[in-house]
Amino acid sequence: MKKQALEKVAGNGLINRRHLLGMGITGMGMAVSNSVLGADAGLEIPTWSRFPGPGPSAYGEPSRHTGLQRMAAPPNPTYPGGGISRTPLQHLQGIITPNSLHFERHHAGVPDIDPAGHKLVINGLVRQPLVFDYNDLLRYPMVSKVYFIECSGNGRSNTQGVPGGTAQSIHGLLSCSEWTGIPLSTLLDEAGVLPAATWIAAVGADAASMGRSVPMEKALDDVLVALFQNGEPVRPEQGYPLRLFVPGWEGNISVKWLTQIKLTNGPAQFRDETSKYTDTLPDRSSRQFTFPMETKSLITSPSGEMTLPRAGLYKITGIAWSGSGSISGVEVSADGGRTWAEALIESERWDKALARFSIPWQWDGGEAILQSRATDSAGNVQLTREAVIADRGTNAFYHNPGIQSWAVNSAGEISNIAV
Ligand SMILES: Nc1nc2c(c(=O)[nH]1)N[C@H]1C(S)=C(S)[C@@H](COP(=O)(O)O)O[C@H]1N2
Ligand SMILES: [Mo]
Repeated sequence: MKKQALEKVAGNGLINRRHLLGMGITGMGMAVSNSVLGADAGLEIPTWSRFPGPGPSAYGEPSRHTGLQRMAAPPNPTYPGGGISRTPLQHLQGIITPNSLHFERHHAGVPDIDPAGHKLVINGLVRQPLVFDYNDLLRYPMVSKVYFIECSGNGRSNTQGVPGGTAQSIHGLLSCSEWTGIPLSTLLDEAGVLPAATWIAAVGADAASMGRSVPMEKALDDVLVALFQNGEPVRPEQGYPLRLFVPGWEGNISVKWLTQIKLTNGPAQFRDETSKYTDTLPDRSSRQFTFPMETKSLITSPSGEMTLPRAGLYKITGIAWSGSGSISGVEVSADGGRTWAEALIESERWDKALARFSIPWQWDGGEAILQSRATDSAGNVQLTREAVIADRGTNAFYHNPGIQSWAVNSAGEISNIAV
């Protein structure tokens, strides 16, 4: 077998992305004797091939061997139904999050809504107030778009420099789905937007009555009233029977269990845009309406709490996203940011969706610091942790796009560190 020389493109073992093609089991430095089939090799027939299995089922489930789970924070008795669960980003591939593993953020739990009794009202500064039921909405033309959604509190421990954790525990308030729904502009046009209307106030039907204000320009641009998620009705956890979906903006503004849209001549100043979801600066003033999620990326493998079994060739892979456009490129460093190499973008480069990147890496068994840095189609480059802290301090709580650093020690153990 002819071995191709690996072209090093940055410090500490990063290899030209074109070598991803040659990374089969032999390239990975696996024990070749285990992987090469002898001419006379007979394959054992495993037990699962000897008997028929169970027949079809009404609603499928993942293999019991995968063990994928959301990670829920412990419940708080003073905050009934309030809580979060996080997506296992380090165990997923591609860019789509399975519905059962979509992250959750609820302020008063998941309401059990019968769509037959649910209404969506559009009122306020309109020519004609309207009320829709679920079946009315199903008759409208719909669009399908792949978009990420990220809670603006995601990655907070990274900004604060808390050591330890996994891709899931630090960055798992992030998911990406195909959302199908009615452009909000269609429904607003039907109600007739009066010239004085400059904002909308959206309210959910959960016990938190969570509300958020959206400027009219965005409301008429790419906002959806989403009814389907990856082809099936939006899950109860994601807002069944319908949610507002505001692409690229902080997750909180995508109001779930949507029941009212009131057109107004200014922001409503809801609790979740005054006391919460504002960014407190070191001088105690706060930024309000910091909507777009900034350009960000994350190496998902190898990542926190994984162990590299031996020195050799590895595939580094991860995800990148931006609330201001598509991902134009991702660079990877294995030496803590001294040198960088361009990764291969393996997914589509959709607007406000996750992108998947990979690059080969020759680990020599020594210490390394793995980082990734995304650039979006508007030219925004992902900020370092230092730059995030210089801009908003460490008490802002929301908006934490800083570069993630995974330290590799000589035993191959990987941990989250603040650089
Ligand atoms: N009505 C309502 N909408 C809501 C919330 C809520 O608690 N109630 N949580 C918000 C927050 S903070 C986020 S990050 C996203 C989370 O969406 P998901 O649970 O579908 O991931 O929904 C937002 N919309
Ligand atoms: Mo959130």
